[in-house]
Amino acid sequence: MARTPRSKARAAQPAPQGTHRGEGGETHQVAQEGYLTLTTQQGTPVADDQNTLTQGRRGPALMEDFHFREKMFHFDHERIPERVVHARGYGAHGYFETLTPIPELTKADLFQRAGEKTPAFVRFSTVAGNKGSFDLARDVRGFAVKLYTQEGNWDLVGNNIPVFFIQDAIKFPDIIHSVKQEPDKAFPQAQSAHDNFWDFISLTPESMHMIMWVMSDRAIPRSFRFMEGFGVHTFRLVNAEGRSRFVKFHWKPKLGLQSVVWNEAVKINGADPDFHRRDLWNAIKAGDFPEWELCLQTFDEDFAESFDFDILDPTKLIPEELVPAVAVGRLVLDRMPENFFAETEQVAFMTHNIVPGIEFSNDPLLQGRNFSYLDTQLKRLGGPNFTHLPINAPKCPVHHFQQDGHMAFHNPRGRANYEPNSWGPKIGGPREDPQRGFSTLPEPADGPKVRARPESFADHYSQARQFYVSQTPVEQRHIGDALVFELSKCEVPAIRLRMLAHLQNIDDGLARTVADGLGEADLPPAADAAAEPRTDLPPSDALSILKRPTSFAGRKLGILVTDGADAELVKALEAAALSIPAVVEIIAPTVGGVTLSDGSRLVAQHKIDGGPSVLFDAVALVLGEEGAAKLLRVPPARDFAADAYAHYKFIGFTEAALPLMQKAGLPPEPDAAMVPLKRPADAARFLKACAALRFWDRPDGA
Ligand code: HDD
Repeated sequence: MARTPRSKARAAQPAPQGTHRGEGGETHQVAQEGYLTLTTQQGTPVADDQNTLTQGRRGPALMEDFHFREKMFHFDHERIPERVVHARGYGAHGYFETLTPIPELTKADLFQRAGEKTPAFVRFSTVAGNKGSFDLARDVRGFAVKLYTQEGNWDLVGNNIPVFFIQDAIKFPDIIHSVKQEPDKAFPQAQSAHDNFWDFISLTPESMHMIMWVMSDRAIPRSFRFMEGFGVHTFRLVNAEGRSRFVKFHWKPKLGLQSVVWNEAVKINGADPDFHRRDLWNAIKAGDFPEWELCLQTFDEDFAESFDFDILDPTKLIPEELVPAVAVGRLVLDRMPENFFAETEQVAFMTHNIVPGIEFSNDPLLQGRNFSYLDTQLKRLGGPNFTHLPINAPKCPVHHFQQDGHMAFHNPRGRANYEPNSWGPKIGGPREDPQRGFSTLPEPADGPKVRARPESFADHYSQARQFYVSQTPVEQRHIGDALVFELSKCEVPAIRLRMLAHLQNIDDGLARTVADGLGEADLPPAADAAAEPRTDLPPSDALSILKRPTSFAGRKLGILVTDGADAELVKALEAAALSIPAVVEIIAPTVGGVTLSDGSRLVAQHKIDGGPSVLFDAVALVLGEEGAAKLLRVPPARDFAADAYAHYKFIGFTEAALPLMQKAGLPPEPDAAMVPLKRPADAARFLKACAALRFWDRPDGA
């Protein structure tokens, strides 16, 4: 008799519980202890989950097999539409802690009491790529925060860049269509380096400031943990007396900012497409909870009137040198979801989720978003009751008369489902509360109905230039390289020329560099500007990443070892990293590990080709004599050293590693970031040096 697949499968698996039929048709009773009984969705116990019900062993399947049909039906409906933007994301739970109460600024309940913790859920994302795309795309990162306050959910749906591509929400479908895969080809995936995107951008001067940010290192962050978040728009804070001030929200990472270099990003995407997810998961699981300060830039109407740009224009920022960003609280992420779908996929952020004490401004992008987010959740989550899902449900009391609909699982009891009613407090249901309730600031508005941009939105280049001149020379070089890379992927020369015309309104040197990189001898005339570009805006250090202090805390050291590697040195490196604290991972010729100089066994986390140096912030080559010789014949080992060098990383090395380094093309004379590890005591010195993160002075880096 032929063996059924089940009989093979069972040998390797724990015995399923329940009663099922053996090969000879006999009935076996298998171990039940410790297992729950498998059931259908209706709760009917399942006897056999391995075989479809058939008429005869080799006969047709039967329609009456309700278990098969239910299982397949549910599987067929497992997916929900992915988000039209920000499809690829990763979330975590945590809390917001108020450090400085600000009742004078806002009556928002969460800002009233020092030390109070408000539960939070945060989802980070890329924008353009599909759900299964890679993490290190050159792209904006979403930074969406849901705060479950005692007066309702407040969603601050921000990005890691403080400005946006467009000024009016009506252009959102266009910018997104242009950046996503081209509709006929269905590629490129998760990349802005194609004609459609740059065609749209080159025809949309208002995007130039954002383009400077997106071509900068901000768009290839090292980790979600090392990036800033911004609410982007100007909002309003309103206090108990009804006085209002404008506000911009900033999240500042405690571990500082860090990005990868482009050549590294390209390689990370191949080596570990889940690089950012894994980083967040590992950090939180290890108890190294990422943290951000919430900082507010607040200002009044007088400042708004006197500022060079319109505070309602989302393509502009307010330099922190003009209005400081003051910390009022901290956000800590300390728990990963238990189920990705239930939490991260189903979380529904909506810009219109605000609470008493926080209000919108008339920023036209924000106003348009307030329509789009509700609409999109209906499509994604399939009905109006998505607020009943645990991840979206407020954690404060909820009382209303909204009822029924798909999947309504909190249903009001009793007779009253309308108000006003005369049924009295017991059964009549909730009532309005003019004191506590959200009441909109009575901001006067007047004027004819028009479709027109305000004149005050017309300057598209001055802040783009301000961003560029605020960068260090290394960062400026990266912007130039990124533009050359992206525009080189455009097949239509006219698009490249239009971009060069815009760049001339931003910075002559940048325009020239990009033209050279594209092989364009002649620069086209500068683009017509709706408002004369200004060259007098002072550099703002807060706009640069590399002008900030650096640290190795929360970073990762990769130690490449072979048999015979110095055991004391490995231990010393691990101890020095732990004291920062930073993480260490071991890379070896096989994942089984190596035998160290003292005869002890060291297990590896990575086989050499699965743990390339792009996955680490610094590397140490701790090789033993014999093992080192073998590594010379392993190409990934050479890449390990060559890439670490080309990506400006700090490299610690033992003498036995010198031949490998030479073969990898590293200079024979070590530079200041190539640190000899002669004895265990050198470990601490090396880790201290690693705090600089990169050694940009290397002449021939990537
Ligand atoms: Fe948006 C998702 C951030 C402009 C329409 N947006 C979405 C997410 C983030 C942002 C972080 C992912 C939320 C999550 O993790 O679930 N979006 C922004 C920022 C913008 C912005 C910072 C400009 C300042 N967005 C914007 C405009 C529109 C949208 C102008 C439409 C008028 N955004 C959406 C959306 C999405 C979305 C279609 C897709 C999935 C979702 O909402 O939940 O409604």
